Amino acid sequence: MSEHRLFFAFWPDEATRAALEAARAGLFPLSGRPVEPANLHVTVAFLGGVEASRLERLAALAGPVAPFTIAFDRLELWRKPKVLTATSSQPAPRAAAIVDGLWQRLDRLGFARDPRPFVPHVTLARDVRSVRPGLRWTTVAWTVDRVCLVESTVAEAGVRYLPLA
Ligand code: 3AM
Repeated sequence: MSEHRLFFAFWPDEATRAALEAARAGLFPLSGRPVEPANLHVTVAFLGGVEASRLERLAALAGPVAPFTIAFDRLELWRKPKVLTATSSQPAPRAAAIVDGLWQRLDRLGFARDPRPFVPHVTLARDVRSVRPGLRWTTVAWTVDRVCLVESTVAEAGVRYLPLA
């Protein structure tokens, strides 16, 4: 029985990825481990280990959405998971509606939603315990136009996220 570790995500286009990288470069040196540039994303729904036979049905839930923009305009250090994140000071009702709609369909497929409220964020670095005061973050405007199904794989070089659909 083969399992895939899966999640749904907003996946950046190359321009957005480059903007995230450039904004993050202004934060170095950081105390933690920067997320691989190719792995930067917004998690929409985490599924965990899923049997291969279910991939097709899940992939059918990914796809285009009417475009909207989230301005990632602030930095937050989340102390418990020790992650440095880019978040938005504005509510993101469109993103929340997508997450709710997706979970309604996932619920019917037997997946259980994380009870924590959805906060759109980009994890920039892990194992961060503190940040220098006065760190400046440049706002990244991210236009979302699709939801991707992503597989988390582990290779010698570390964790790698691969969009499947
Ligand atoms: O987007 P971020 O970095 O917040 O932390 C993991 C990452 O989130 C999260 O799924 C994203 C892609 O790996 N994740 C990992 N295990 C998880 C779990 N058991 C989890 N989220 C919820 N429950």
